[in-house]
Amino acid sequence: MVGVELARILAMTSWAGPEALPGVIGLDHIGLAVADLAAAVTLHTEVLGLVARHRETNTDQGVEEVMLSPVGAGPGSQVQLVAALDQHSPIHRFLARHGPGLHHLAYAVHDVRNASDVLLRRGLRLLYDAPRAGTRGSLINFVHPKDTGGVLIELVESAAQTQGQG
Ligand code: V0V
Ligand code: CO
Repeated sequence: MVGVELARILAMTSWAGPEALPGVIGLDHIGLAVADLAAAVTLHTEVLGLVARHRETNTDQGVEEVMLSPVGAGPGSQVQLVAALDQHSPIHRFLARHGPGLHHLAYAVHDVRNASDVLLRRGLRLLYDAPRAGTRGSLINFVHPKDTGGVLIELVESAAQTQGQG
């Protein structure tokens, strides 16, 4: 359909008029808040059969995380286990209020600054004025869950995309 194709092309450009879309290009990962990272990794590998691909401490976000995906899965089939580094971590607060479980949904976007600007103009609250460091050198921002039907949405621009833009 021409309209859909036009919207896709507009979303891929850095120009962002009032009707522009944020340029979502896929799912990146689903984030699970866990209290016991080692136990959660064992569940997802030894019981569910996923493969742990990456482990990282992100002090800016206050998390220790492990990224997993099934054998042979595409780039959007990732599960991110996130544990709190300390009591100041948003994960610590989440666990205290809700207990372990689904924490966020991460969309891959072409350009996180552009996506954030577009969503801001649509009246959604972005958590950061500028993108911050995410897993594997990515750039991330979040949309407040109160503006998205109760789901914390992460926007991820992968390091490969950032490098590709020069
Ligand atoms: C809080 N709320 C949530 C939520 N967290 N709703 C859905 N999903 C969540 N994850 C609700 C909560 O139930 C309250 O609703 C309301 O939002 C305010 O909650 P709060 O406990 O007062 O929480 P705040 O305002 O102190 O903080 C909430 C936000 C915070 C979302 C602003 O968690 C935050 O800054 N998150 C972004 C950073 C983050 O989460 N990093 C960890 C992932 P009621 O009860 O009032 O109705 S790091 C990551 O994914 C990385 C590194 C990566 O992928 O690369
Ligand atoms: Co995440």
